[in-house]
Amino acid sequence: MNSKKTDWFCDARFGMFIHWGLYAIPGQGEWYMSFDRVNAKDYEKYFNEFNPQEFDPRQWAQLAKEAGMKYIVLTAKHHDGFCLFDSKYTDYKSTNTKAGKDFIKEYVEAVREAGLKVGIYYSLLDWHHPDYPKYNDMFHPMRENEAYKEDKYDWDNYLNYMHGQVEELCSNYGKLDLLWFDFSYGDMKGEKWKATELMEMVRRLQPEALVNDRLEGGGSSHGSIMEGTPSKIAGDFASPEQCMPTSELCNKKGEPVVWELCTTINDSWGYVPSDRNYKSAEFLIHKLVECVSKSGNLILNVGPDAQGRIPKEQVEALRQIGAWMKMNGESIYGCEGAKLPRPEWGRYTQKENILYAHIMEAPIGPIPITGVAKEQIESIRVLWDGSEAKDASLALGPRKHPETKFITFGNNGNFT
Ligand code: JFZ
Repeated sequence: MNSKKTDWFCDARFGMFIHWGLYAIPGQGEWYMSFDRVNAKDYEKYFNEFNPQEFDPRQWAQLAKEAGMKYIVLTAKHHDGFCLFDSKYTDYKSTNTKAGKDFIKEYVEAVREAGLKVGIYYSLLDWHHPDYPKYNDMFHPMRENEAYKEDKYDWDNYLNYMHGQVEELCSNYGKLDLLWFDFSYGDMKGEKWKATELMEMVRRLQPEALVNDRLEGGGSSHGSIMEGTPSKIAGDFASPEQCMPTSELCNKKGEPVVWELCTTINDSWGYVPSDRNYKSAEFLIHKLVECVSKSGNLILNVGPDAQGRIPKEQVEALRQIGAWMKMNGESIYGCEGAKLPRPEWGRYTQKENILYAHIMEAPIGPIPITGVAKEQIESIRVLWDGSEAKDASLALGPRKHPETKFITFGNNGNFT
């Protein structure tokens, strides 16, 4: 078997996204500055206030582990431009706040120590940098403010800044497993970012690190990773956002594309205490299974508060997912979609000659193992206790209402 640099990522299947920065203080999400048209000077009041007392990346990493997640990605700089790391290119960084800490340094150390893969998110947009265009930029907080209409920007200066910071992140924090750039839009994409140069630097400094597809794409669009011949800046995986692919993602040649769906537990990335619209743990488990049944990953987000605490509802959801993963993780890690039509009662995932049947909507009566000939089945077992089942219906046992249950199948791995 040829080993690929994406192997660990595809085996992992489940990761933690962390959106954390100054925006945790107003608690209205990481787009607050843009939504409320807050100018950079006014927003700096949060910089003066920022002083997290409960920041404990070991606890974050422990929670991710408990949830069965295998990697973490933290926002080193989001669109607001505030840096959680010590950058020589700016004063707008956490080491200059009351906290006086390089949070990225402590984070990468804690994540590695926990045995998890470590990823860094870096925003291409920057609403604080003086050379990032304001007026008429579709997302900038000052996009409609006439006062900025005649401003001149030294774009190359911004690019040097941005490239310089990426270089720092790739040089000062040891081996990174993943870099998550965010995002391209309108004509702000590809070479506008000097993306080829940027990517060459990343590949040189962090040859093993995976890079997402957003130097060209932006959540709903994927750039050339979806072409048969991806460009040099296409990245290593597609990053659909808050939108589940309808099937396994393939490029125009029909070859599978590595992908990772990013989503939130409530409706927000950054800390928003008023957002009570929480997804249930059961729902999230189903979505994780769905990703794997389509040969993709799920990166699930938490938004710590200004003190650094992950909201208790999010902790609770992750713990419940973790309890399920403890019993059923085998049907997730290293698995991919089965080349079988989706069964009515749930989803299939597969690892070599084992087919995992995730029963999400129990039928009345026996469970039809659709797509598989009876003669091919070697044994049917309940995943969490290994007990044998004569047929799939027996494995279910009595039930009150639909639950997620799992049956494994041993056969030659070829169900067609
Ligand atoms: C981006 C960020 O803007 C957001 O704050 C969060 O970090 C998320 C993970 O990534 O969200 C996007 C990016 C692109 C689009 C929409 C949301 N888009 O192109 O429609």
